[in-house]
This record gives sequence, structure tokens and C-alpha cells, in this order.
Amino acid sequence: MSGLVQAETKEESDQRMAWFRDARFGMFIHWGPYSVPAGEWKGKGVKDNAEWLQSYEKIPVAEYTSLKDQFNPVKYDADAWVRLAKDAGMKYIVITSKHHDGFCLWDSKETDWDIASTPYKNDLLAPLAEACRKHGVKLCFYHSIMDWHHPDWGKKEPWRGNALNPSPDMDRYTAYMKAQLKELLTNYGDIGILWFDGEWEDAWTHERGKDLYAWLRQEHPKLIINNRVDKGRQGMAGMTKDDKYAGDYGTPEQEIPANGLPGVDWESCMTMNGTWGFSKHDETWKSAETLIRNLIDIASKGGNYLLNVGPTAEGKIPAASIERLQAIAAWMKTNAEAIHGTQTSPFPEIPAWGRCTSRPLENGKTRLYLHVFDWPADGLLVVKGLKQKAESASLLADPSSKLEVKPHADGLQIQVPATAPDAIATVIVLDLPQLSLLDDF
Ligand code: H79
Repeated sequence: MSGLVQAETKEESDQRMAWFRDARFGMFIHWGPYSVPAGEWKGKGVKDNAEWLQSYEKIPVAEYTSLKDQFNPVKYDADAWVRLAKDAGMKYIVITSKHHDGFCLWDSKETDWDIASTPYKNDLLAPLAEACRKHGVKLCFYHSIMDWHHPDWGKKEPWRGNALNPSPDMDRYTAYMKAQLKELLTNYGDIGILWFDGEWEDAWTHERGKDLYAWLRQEHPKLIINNRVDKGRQGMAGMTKDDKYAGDYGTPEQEIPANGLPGVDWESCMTMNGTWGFSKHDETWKSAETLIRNLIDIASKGGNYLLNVGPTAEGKIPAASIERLQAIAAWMKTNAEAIHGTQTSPFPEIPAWGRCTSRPLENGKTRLYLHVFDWPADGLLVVKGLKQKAESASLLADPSSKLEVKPHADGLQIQVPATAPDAIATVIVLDLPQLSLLDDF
């Protein structure tokens, strides 16, 4: 996909993608003036996606713009947010520098539709950049291509009102976007990813996508750029149709590909409830168990999990999100080794009892991490398809535990404790001298 920047060899590309492939887990942050109405407009609750309120409710730019007067996140604590992410095992943070409403979380020289025009006034990205640097978390920006506010964004939607230029000039709009991206890429230290979105509208073309990708990589050779910079995405599955399109990785949204996407880098972005931007009405929270198992599922298929939080207009991450991130942190404290830097499951089928991740060890050995969701009632975990002897098996939570491994008609069987040490997912470490699977798997 990144063949568009010709100077890069496969080794260079692998090197550029290395941190992303190791990370497996990141935090998405959707934050902007939409967190003021928080999913409610004129007394009426709007449907999911609180950040889409302006479009759902057809709010003219002039009216929507007044929300800035109430966006005053005095309780924002960037350091606490980064610690929350880091403790949960998240290696990167992707924050909305600009969402579809066009509002900028930093003081942009290119527009007044930004944080500097709010009562809060202060750049929201700078403290986050500082905290990320301090805690060793990569800072990344989500930047919407579609822009309901900018007069030159080329989709003529009548509800945008007088602010829309009667003949929108997409060259001028692209120059605006590039000037802003330059600010974002020069004022906040090294940026890990640019995460584009809103590329599907006709105003954005394949030519513009290719050009933007090449321009960014020219200036910032190490940058990673998602596939929504260009027009190759296939619906919400998020994958690119063929390699004439620019972009370094696929972006399934609110879904996990059933069998992963072998040979391609990808990241599933998902919400904890049903909305990206904060909504005071949405209580459809997924359980910590679901979130942890999603992370494991995605890692076992070779992808990354980009899990969203939607802070309030005051600058607080909702308590329900914090609780879930803390539950993930508790699980990761013991089990991070089975997630970070791991590779896919070697098995052609998803095991009946859970998921598997792997890690090559020295001397051709392989370590398998068996993430057991459904604990065997008879205390025997059957790992189908393995035809060799295992060196050892133990609980990741207790390296001194020695679990007996024996051959089984279908592969290997491991004698496990009578009850699951961790009801969400217990990880068993299985070291193999070499990995070989039964032919008739
Ligand atoms: O920022 C969050 C959402 O606000 C944003 N993406 C996440 C990360 C989002 N944008 N749009 N949507 C969610 C839903 C819109 C989907 C569609 Fe399409 C746009 C359906 C048809 C056009 C793109 C092209 C997806 C499917 C085809």
C-alpha cells in the first residue's frame, strides 16, 4: 500500500511499522464542542454518534459555532489521561485534532474555529504531548478530511448555511489542511500516526489522497498514515481494495474481522458504549470482559485495538470508561506479555476454548499464549493440532506453576487447575521446541 513513496524498501517499511505492530493496543479520544450538547439537541436525544450531532440535526454553522462559548474543559488533566491509558497497556493515543465539525483542539493560525476562541483558551494538545513524552506513549492525531465548517469543503449541504462558499474551492481547502497538518507535525514533537477520516465524500479524490500521503511522507519519513487518507476503503470493514491506493493500514470500524487480515496491517477502532463523542444518554457500556476479550481476539488475529473514550465538555473521562480501563489494567498487569509484541495464532481455526497469540523465541523455539475463555470442566485443556512435545506449560500469572502436558489423539492436553484462575481469560504459556502442526488439522 505504501509503494507510493518509492524510496522505501520492505525493510524500511517493516522498521517504520515496527512500533505499531508491537503496540497492539491504543486509546482513541473523541473530544470537541459536540461534548457540550452531549447527544441532546433542543431537549431531544439524538441517535448514536454524538459527534455527528451537527449533521443529524442539520445545525447551520453559525448556530453550531456558538457551542464554543460553553466548551470550557477546566477539569482536563492530560497527565491523568495518559497514565490511565498507559496503565491499561495502551502504547499510543489518537486524539481528534479536528473532527468533522472542523473545530481544532489547538490554537491554529489558520482558523478562529479553535480552542483559542473558547473560554478555556489554552491549547489542549500541548499538555497531552508533554504527558505522552513523559510516559513513553506515542501521540497520534485523528484529522477529519471532511469539514462541515470550512467554506471551501466541497460538499454543498444546504444546512451548513451561509458559511458555505457558493463555489467551494477544494484546492484552497487542501492548502488549508496541509497548513494545519504542518502545525500539528512541527509543534508537538514526533507524531506516531495521522489518522484520517471523512474521505468518502466525492469532494475528496484519489488524486488528492495520493498527493497528501506522498507530501506527508516526504516531510516526515517515519510517519504512519491510515488508509482513510485515500479512497480505497471498503465500507466499515475498512480494508483497502488494491495497492493503487495510499495508506499504511486498514481500519475496520466497530468490527473485528472474523479471520483477521493476513499479510496486512490493521487496527479495529471501537467504542466502549455506542458513541465516539460523549453522550449523556448512552449507557450501553460493554463489559470489561467483552473489552478484554476483544483485545485478545484482535491480537490473536494480528491487529491492533483502538479503544475509544469520549471526554465531557468539562474535561473528564466518564467514570464508566475509567472503571473499564482499570479492569483492563488489572488484567494487563499479569498478562501484558501475552499481548504486546506478539504474533498471530498459528492455528488455522479459532480454538473452541479461546484464543492464542505467539512469540518466536531463540533457537527456533516458539512460545504460545493460550488465552482460555471457557475453562474445561474436566481440568484437561486440549490443544488441537500440535504434533510435537511441549517443553513446558505454566500459568502466566504464576511462572512457577508446572502444568503437565501429554500427547492427545488430537494434539496435546494440558492438566489445568480445577477452576479458572481468571474468569475473563487465563493465560497458559506453552513453550515448544519448534512449531509443527498436524497435517490433518
Ligand atoms: O470518528 C468516528 C465517527 O464519527 C466516524 N468514524 C469514527 C472513527 C464515522 N464517520 N462516519 N461514520 C462514522 C458512519 C458513516 C458511515 C458511512 Fe460510509 C459513510 C456510510 C456511508 C458513508 C464510509 C463509506 C463508510 C461506509 C462507506
